[in-house]
Amino acid sequence: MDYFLSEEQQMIVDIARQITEERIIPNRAELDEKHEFPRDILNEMAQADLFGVPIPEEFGGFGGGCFDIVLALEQLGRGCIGVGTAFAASSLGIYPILISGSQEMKEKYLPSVASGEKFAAFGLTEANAGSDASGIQTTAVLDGDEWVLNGTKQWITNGGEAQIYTVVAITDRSKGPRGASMFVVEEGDPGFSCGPKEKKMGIRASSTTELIFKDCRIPKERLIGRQGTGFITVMKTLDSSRPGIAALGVGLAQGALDVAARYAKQRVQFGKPIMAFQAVQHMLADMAIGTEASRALVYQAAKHIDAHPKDMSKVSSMSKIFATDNAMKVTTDAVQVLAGYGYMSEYPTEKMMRDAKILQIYEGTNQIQRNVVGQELNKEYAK
Ligand code: COS
Repeated sequence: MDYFLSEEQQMIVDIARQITEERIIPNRAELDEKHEFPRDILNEMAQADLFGVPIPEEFGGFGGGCFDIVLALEQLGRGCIGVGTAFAASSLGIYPILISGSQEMKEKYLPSVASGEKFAAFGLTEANAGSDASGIQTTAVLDGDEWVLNGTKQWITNGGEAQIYTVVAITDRSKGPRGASMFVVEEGDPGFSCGPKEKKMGIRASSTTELIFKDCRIPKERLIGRQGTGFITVMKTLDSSRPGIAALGVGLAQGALDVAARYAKQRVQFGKPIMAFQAVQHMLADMAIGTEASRALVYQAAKHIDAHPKDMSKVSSMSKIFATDNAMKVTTDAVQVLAGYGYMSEYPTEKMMRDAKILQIYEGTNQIQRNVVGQELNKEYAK
């Protein structure tokens, strides 16, 4: 379908597609097998200015919005959502600075992320605070001119690979969610370290580690925005970034459909290509319908967010639920179309199916997203 992209938007698609075709697809199986961080590919994305897409021009970026980043992530997702996740997590890591940081903080951190010289990461989740994000235990206490952080973040994407970490910690436990604040922690800060890389079912090209703070001392200027606004910044950050996860789902589903449809054209059983059988055609038709519907919803949600940044929660969650549930279904069906071959790692579908699962879990489970949509409906229909 024609989505009538502008020249600049088409340029983002073309650049991301070229990197996907030439660098990601040929290397994705090896990156997955070796659990290898795709530093060279990310450097090429940096040279192509993709890291600057969501960053304003005054800080060295492209000045794009949610829709522009969605376009890039869809293309990367078609190749490998492990690579796409490493890229997306750097944007996620700088959203708190973009949303709530001071001018000085933006000048200090955004240009090096826009150029891809530095990667960023976002530290929220803890062992006992996943869906219940306000239940975090990590603390930050002001001691003279320094904040002292203690606690451990879990499953942090780009852990050990990023140089800039935006981290949420409790500064006043008596105030509940209003007692959380966000900070920038830099690689090499005293008392800060990352745990070993986790072993994962999928997205193995991306790095996932703990962030460990043991009397980690950072200058007091590293507080993002005002004290006590950390939870709201976290919520706005996730509202902004979830359409990007949805876009990875659109790309992944498209990639799986492409593999399944091409296979169905060349695989002969009972004397005919299996595409000739209605049972297979109907599966492919449903895969195509779900993926096009996801794309339309994700694009429209992203455009809505760019136009109405104060009204993003519901559409953001809707897009994530629909596109990532579709990606899980489509990748599972792609394995089914390829059947025995689909289950073997010789074909990309088994990796796609393994990868798809995380999309329904990270950046807020799809069950939590349904809660968000439900609560918004509850408010709307009270009017
Ligand atoms: N935008 C702005 N403010 C928001 C908000 C949003 N999307 N969602 C909540 N808030 C505000 C509320 O208005 C409330 O403010 P007040 O203190 O002024 O009343 C405050 O934040 C607390 O909100 P709430 O009571 O709804 O918080 P809960 O503890 O019930 O948590 C959910 C709400 C479940 C939505 C939240 O914890 C969540 O998003 N969890 C999933 C976390 C997640 O995505 N983890 C993945 C980690 S990144 S890989």
